[in-house]
Formats: sequence, C-alpha cells, structure tokens
Amino acid sequence: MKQADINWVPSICPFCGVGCGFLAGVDRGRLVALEYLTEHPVSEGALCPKGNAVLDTVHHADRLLHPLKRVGEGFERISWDQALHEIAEQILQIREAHGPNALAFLASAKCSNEENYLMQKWARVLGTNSVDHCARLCHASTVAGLAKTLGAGAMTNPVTDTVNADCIFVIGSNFAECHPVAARWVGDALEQGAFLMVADPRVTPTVWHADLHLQLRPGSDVALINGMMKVIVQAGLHNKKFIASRTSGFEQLRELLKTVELSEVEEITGVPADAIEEVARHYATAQASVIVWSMGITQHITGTDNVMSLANLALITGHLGRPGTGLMPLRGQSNVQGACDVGALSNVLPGYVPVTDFERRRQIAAKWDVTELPATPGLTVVEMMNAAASGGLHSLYVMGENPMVSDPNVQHVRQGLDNLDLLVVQDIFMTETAELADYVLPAALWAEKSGSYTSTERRVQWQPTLVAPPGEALPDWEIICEMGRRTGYADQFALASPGAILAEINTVSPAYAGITPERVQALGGLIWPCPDEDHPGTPILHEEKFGTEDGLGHITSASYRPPAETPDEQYPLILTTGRLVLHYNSGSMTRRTKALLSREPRLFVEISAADAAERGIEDGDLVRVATRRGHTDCVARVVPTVAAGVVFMPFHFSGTNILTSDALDPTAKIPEYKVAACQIHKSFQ
Ligand SMILES: Nc1nc2c(c(=O)[nH]1)N[C@H]1C(S)=C(S)[C@@H](COP(=O)(O)OP(=O)(O)OC[C@H]3O[C@@H](n4cnc5c(=O)[nH]c(N)nc54)[C@H](O)[C@@H]3O)O[C@H]1N2
Ligand SMILES: Nc1nc2c(c(=O)[nH]1)N[C@H]1C(S)=C(S)[C@@H](COP(=O)(O)OP(=O)(O)OC[C@H]3O[C@@H](n4cnc5c(=O)[nH]c(N)nc54)[C@H](O)[C@@H]3O)O[C@H]1N2
Ligand code: SF4
Ligand SMILES: [Mo]
Repeated sequence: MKQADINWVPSICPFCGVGCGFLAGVDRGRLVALEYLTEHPVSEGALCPKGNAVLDTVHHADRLLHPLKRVGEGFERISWDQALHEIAEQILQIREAHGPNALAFLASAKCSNEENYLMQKWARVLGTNSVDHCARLCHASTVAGLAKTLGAGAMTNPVTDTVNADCIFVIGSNFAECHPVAARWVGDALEQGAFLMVADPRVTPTVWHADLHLQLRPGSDVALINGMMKVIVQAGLHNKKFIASRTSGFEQLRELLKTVELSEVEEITGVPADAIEEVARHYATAQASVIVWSMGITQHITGTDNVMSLANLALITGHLGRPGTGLMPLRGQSNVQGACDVGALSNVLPGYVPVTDFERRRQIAAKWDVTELPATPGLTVVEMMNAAASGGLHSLYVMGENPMVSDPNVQHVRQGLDNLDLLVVQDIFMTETAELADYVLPAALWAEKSGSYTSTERRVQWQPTLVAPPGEALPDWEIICEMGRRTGYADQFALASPGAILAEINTVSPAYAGITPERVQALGGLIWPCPDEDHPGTPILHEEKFGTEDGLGHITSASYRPPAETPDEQYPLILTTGRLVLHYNSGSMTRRTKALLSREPRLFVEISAADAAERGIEDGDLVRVATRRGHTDCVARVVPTVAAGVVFMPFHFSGTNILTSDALDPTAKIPEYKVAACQIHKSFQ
C-alpha cells in the first residue's frame, strides 16, 4: 500500500546486471519501503529476493562512518583531511621511489560509471595502466572473445528479446538463481513454445525448466561446441548465405571440424553423442536461436576459446542481428558493463581504446590535459596480487571490491596484501579485505549518491540521490576527485558533480556521446551505442554488419584443451564453484541481510551420493575439502544434482577461495574458478 507521506522515487537495483527498477520510498531522510515499478522496461514490477532485500544494507548498523587508520592490530578514527593528505603523500612517495607501476588500483562494478571513469583516469594520469576490477574475474573472456569475433564485447540483443526466440541454448549460466528477473523473459518464451537446452555440470533450478539437459564435465565446453558444429556442418545445416556474405574464417573451421570425432567428444564431455546431435540440430534449424552464457563458460583457462566457439556457432548458423537471436553473455554486477565501457580495465582506455593505440591514446591525453598516458597494458587483478607477493607492487587502492573473499587462491592474496607498503580500502562495510588495510575510507552507497549504471543489455540508467550518507561517509566520486586533486591533478579533477563527469564521458567515449545527463534520467535510460543527442539508442547490435574493421564476423577456430588441473590420485574430484539465489558475491551485503542469511547461514559443499558413500560421509557431516593450495572445513550436502566425480561450493563465505586455482586464461587473464582438483574427507574435529 502506498502511503501518503512517503516520497516514491524510481531507482535501480544495486545487485546484479539485469538492472531492475523499483520505487524507493523515502520518509524523513530514511529509505523505508519498496514498491514495484511496473513501468520499468525490463523488470515490469518484478524483483528477486535480493532486490526485495535492498533496504537492509542501507541503514545497517555495520556501515563505516569515519575514515580509519591502522594502529597496531586495530584502527583509530582520523579526519578526512588527515586521511586524504597522508594517502596522497604516500602514493606520491611510492611513485617517486619505485615508479608509477608500483601503484595499482581496483575500481568497482558496484560503483557508477562516473566513479569508475574517475578511478581509471586517476591511475592513468598518475602514470600507470594498473587499474582493473572484478570484470577480470567475470566476463573478461567474453569481452576478449567477442571483440575478436564480432568487434564488440557486449550482449548483442536486449534481455526482453529472448521472448522472441524459438530455441534457447543456455551454457554455463544459472539464470534462475543469478539473473532471476531475466529468467522471467525466458519463461515467457517457453510459454510460447520455445525449446530450452541447458549445458551445466549440475542440475540447477535453470535446468528444471529445460527440455534437454547436457550434464557435461567442467571445462569441456570447447569440445562440446565443436561437436555441435561438426554435426551442423556434416548435415549441411549451416547457413551458407550468411557465411558467404557476413563472415570470414569458415574454411579453417571446416578443416578443424574434420579432426573432431563425436565419440571422442562424448568421452571428453561425458555427454552422449546422440544428445549432442539433438542440441545441434535444434539450435541450427530453429527460426531464431539465442545462446545465453555466464561464468560456466568464462571462468576457465580456455574462457576466451569457449566464447569464440559460441560466436562461431552463431556465425555459421546466422543466428545474429535479428530479433530472438544473438549472443547473451549475462553480465554479473549492477555496473560491470559500465565499468568496462569507461575504461576500468588494465588494457583499454574508455571506449575500449587499446592503451597501445598511439593516435587514440594521444587524443584522450589531450582531452585530459596531460602530455602523455602510459602505453603498456597494466596489471590485471590476479597479476596485481602476484606482483604484491613478489615485491613488485607497493601500493594498492581498492574501491568497492573484496579480494580476500572473492579472488582465487586467497592465502596467496593475503601474502601479497601483507607485503604492500600501502593498502587503502574504500567500502561501505569493514570487509575481510578492509581488515588488512592501512587506511579504511567510508563510502556512500548507491542510494546516497547519484550516477549512471549500465546493465547487462547496455542500458544506461540514472540513480538519483535518495538519502544522505551515514556519519562522515562520502560518495566515491567525491573521494576520488579529492585524491586526484591532492596528488597534483587539480584541473583534471575539477569536476563538481556526477552530471559534470558524465558530460566528460560523453566527449571521450563515442558510444556514450548521446547519453547526456539530461537524457539518461528518463525511465529506462538509453541503450548504447548512442552516438549523438538525437539518437534513440541501439537495442540490437550487428543487424547489417559487425563491429570489426572489415564489418565481417570473424570465425576463429579453437581446439579443445583440458583445464589447468585434472583429477589425480591425491585430488580425485573436480571442485566447481558458483552462486546461490540468496547470497551475493563475497557476501559483504547479503551476509548482513537477516532475511537472506537466516535461510542460507553457512558454507557447504555439494557431493554426490556415490562419492559421499565412498568416503563414509553422510548428509550434514562436517568435512574437510582440500586442494593443492589449502583446505577448508564445511558441511556436506549429499545431493542428486551433481554427478559423481564433481563437487560444488558457493563462494559467498570465506573459505571457498582458499581452494580455487589462480591459473589464468592467457588472453583474458581470468582465473579458472570453475575447475580445481580436490579431495574431501570427514572432519574429526
Ligand atoms: N544470487 C546471485 N546472483 C548473482 C550473483 C550472486 O553472487 N548471487 N552474482 C552476479 C555476478 S557478479 C555474476 S558474474 C553472475 C554469475 O551468474 P552465473 O554464471 O549464472 O553463476 P555461477 O553460479 O557462477 O555459474 C553458472 C553455472 O555454471 C556451471 N558450471 C560450472 N562449471 C562449468 C563448466 O565447465 N561448463 C559449463 N557449461 N557450466 C559450468 C555451474 O554449475 C553454475 O550452475 O551472477 C550475478 N548474479
Ligand atoms: N570461487 C569463486 N570466486 C569468484 C567467482 C566464482 O564464481 N567462484 N566469481 C567472481 C566474480 S564473477 C566476481 S564479479 C567477483 C566479485 O568480487 P567482488 O567485487 O570483490 O565482490 P563483491 O562482494 O560484489 O564486492 C563488492 C564490494 O563493494 C562494496 N560496495 C558496495 N557498494 C559500494 C559503493 O557504492 N562504494 C564502495 N566503495 N563500495 C561498495 C561491498 O560492500 C563489497 O565489499 O568474485 C569472483 N570470485
Ligand atoms: S534480478 Fe538482479 S537487478 Fe533484478 S532484483 Fe534481482 S538482483 Fe536486482
Ligand atoms: Mo561477476
């Protein structure tokens, strides 16, 4: 029931990349209620359990209220002036002593476009490209694989367009739990008779709705996709007209497919050959087929190969550039798409301009009024931790990330963070990472500041300020502007509001040129590319040509390679990790939300009945999970949803990432969270 004295303001959900809208109810300076916003183009009034729980974190008693400085094992409260002054001094001293590449910065997919833009600008004017964020742990392989094949590393069609598909091929995505409101559109397609096929090593809630489930072995996706393409080409089901007019590279793919045998694919993937044949035929022959993927595809040392293989599948069948078709990498965080767009990646400037591109780098340097910008790619997230551990990195400034829970091989991360001369953490809560910092800075969260956020479908939406931040907390953009000014860049950071920062983004990033502070505030915002102020935005990409230089889709063949770790006698099981509907990433927000924590209170591992019986483990037992990097104790859940030989753990609690592997995809530098060899036995503590 709407109450008369509450002010209802259209807002966007701060959790995942679906970008749902709701009405936030503000009463006397407090956020007190939510109301469904039925006019929102994507969510149409729906919200998932996390969206429904957004209020809990806003006025939470654990919020950071004041700047803190480490003293021995604890912290003391200091003034903003002292904090900013000391951090700026130390950053300049470290740069002076060791050069700009001794500094690194983590931006945040929880922060706005404006804040991420400022963070990467600050790193770069200071002289380093070592600015990165969780996209590196998430869809870096999607960005790399799609840039190479289609010339644009983003989702090709809007979320709502899945309703137009006749065949939906989901691979390595559990959208029923992770993008629940996007799943509604798939539900609508199913009601209209669409065919749903899901390739996932587990029987997830997404699988419950599927017509076909391929329970493949973790890390075998390239083999599966090549097997599907073999079936398609052998049966002549490929789209010869589309291949001839819109693609290059088909002949090389055809040669590769000659070496692919379906019986071998069956052996590698564990999926019966006739099931592979069935999915291939459905995908190729439907009028409009769409491919949906997420972390099951990207978080592998073959992540880029996985993505390129999916692009190949779409290119040889012509399922691109039309309603109901396309490639749908569901992005994770509320603003991970935007943080990438504005250049918070160590290899690209705003607008995906490679840092190695002399001419375009020079143009951006001129806009920023600096004589030069660094020309070599900086360190990525995992590389930063490695460099810190080996002494090559001296300072890390973290805005809104929690690497002590979310990065792989956390014991190694800990060594790196302990080894730094300066660790600054700017967050809304005292996270596991902030506990280790030299300075902790209190940030305002989404409702306490304004700014734009770009959802998974490239939709840029505006969040207005609803309430004041608690204590002395400040918006991230204000903190970074002040840091920029105090480190010697007064003119570059003379930006007085998020609107002024967005206006600067309009001039630097052509895809955002028409997404002005005035236009973006309309309900539903605008979808990039939006090259000028009269442009309506571009929901579907690649309708006539691809974003590559020659306009063609580049079929780029990849052969199957096994994961970095395969089971052996000592570590005979494959551990894969992922998400639960009730928790969010490192859990810093959802573990503080009673409604969510009470229903999913602790870490567990899912194990098959066969593997459990072999080890004398019963449902509910305390077990120890061990990998080459360490061990963790948790509760066993004996479930029918994982196959023998595979176990699953969520990563929302400390402990999981002690186990995971930091082996990297050579192109995208994403770690292989989805495969680690492990052993499990009963714990006798
Ligand atoms: N509830 C909730 N929602 C979220 C998040 C959250 O933490 N909680 N996080 C957000 C973020 S940042 C992201 S990136 C997205 C992620 O969204 P998803 O990618 O959907 O989530 P995951 O659980 O990491 O992985 C998806 C599926 O991949 C499967 N998988 C594992 N290994 C393989 C493999 O080798 N091949 C294939 N084909 N599949 C495999 C897993 O069994 C799992 O079901 O969710 C976003 N939304
Ligand atoms: N084992 C395993 N590990 C994984 C994954 C996996 O599948 N398996 N997935 C990976 C993926 S896809 C991702 S995206 C990463 C996520 O890794 P992280 O980004 O480290 O995880 P989050 O918990 O989302 O951290 C966001 C932080 O920002 C803070 N925050 C929220 N709002 C604001 C704000 O407005 N300002 C500031 N300054 N801070 C804010 C939150 O309190 C939180 O500490 O985890 C990765 N880790
Ligand atoms: S689907 Fe994502 S954006 Fe929508 S309410 Fe849930 S967490 Fe928020
Ligand atoms: Mo993510």
